Order: sequence, then structure tokens, then C-alpha cells
Amino acid sequence: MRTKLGAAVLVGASLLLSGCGAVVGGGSPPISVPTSAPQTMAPPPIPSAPVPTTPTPTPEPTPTPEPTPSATPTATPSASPSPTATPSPQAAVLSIVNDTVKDGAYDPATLTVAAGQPIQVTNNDPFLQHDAKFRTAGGADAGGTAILQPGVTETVEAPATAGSYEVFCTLHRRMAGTLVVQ
Ligand SMILES: [Cu+2]
Repeated sequence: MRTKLGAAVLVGASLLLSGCGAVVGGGSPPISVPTSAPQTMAPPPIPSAPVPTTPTPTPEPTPTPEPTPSATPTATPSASPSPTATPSPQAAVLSIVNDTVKDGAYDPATLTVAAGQPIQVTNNDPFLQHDAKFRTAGGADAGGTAILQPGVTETVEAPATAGSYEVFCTLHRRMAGTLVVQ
């Protein structure tokens, strides 16, 4: 009995030792080095091209037009009144016309004027020369024109004394007219 027991111990001990040895001597399992997972490198974000912003031109403020100063109206120089000739009394008009019967005639046959008024006598007879003389009813000379060629005008003054005067031509006795001075 004693032998079997001893053998059993030895076996047991060897087993124990071998077990220990197995435990000690056993290599550690290979450590799997985790390969780094291939990181999918996201491409660097392409910077989006800056959208060219069309610069909206800021509208220039419309300059407020300066109020045009109303032109000061230059005083129009009042036209200096042209010196009017000293107003002379309106001249009366006596025309001498051709007359086949009396050689000539005064038109108008009776002319009424103011005392001293100018009388514009024109010989409108294209053929003959005439004059226009004034005389009183008594035959006194009261003025008149010189002998006028056809187309000639002479201005004389009426007698200063009111009354009725005879108008006659020194060249043609049948020419007769009347001048009334008022
Ligand atoms: Cu005459």
C-alpha cells in the first residue's frame, strides 16, 4: 500500500510541476496590433470659389440742383423819348390843280384855317406854274406863295387877322379861291 501512495504523490507532483511549467513557459498569445483602420481622408474641402458679387453700384445721390437765382431783371432803360419837334400847328393843305377851263384851280376852293396857321401849298399842275396869293376884300396884300413850278411845295402862314380872304394866281386871272381865317 505504501508504494502506490508514493507513486501517486510523485505523479501528482510532476503533474503539478508540468502544469506549472506549462503555465509559465507558455507564450503569451500574439497581440494583434490593430492596424489603424484606413481612415478615409476626406479631401480638404475645396474652398468654394467666392461668388463674385457684382457690386451693386450705389446710386450717387442726385445732386439737388441749386435753385437758379432768378435773374434780376435788368432795368430796361426806358427809351428816352425822342425829342419831338416843337409841335407846330397842323398845317393846312392847299393844292393847285390843272384846270382846262381856268388854267388852274385851288383845291379846296374854300380853305378854312386858324389865324397864323401854316398853309402847305403844292402846285400839283403838271403843266403850268402857279402861285397862291391872299388879299383882303379891299384888295390889300395878305401874303401867299411865290410862283411855284409844277410839283413844288411852299408853306406860308395864314393871315393873323380873322376874316375872309381872296386867293388868286398872279399868272392866271381866272383862278380864284377863298381863304377863311377864324
Ligand atoms: Cu396860275
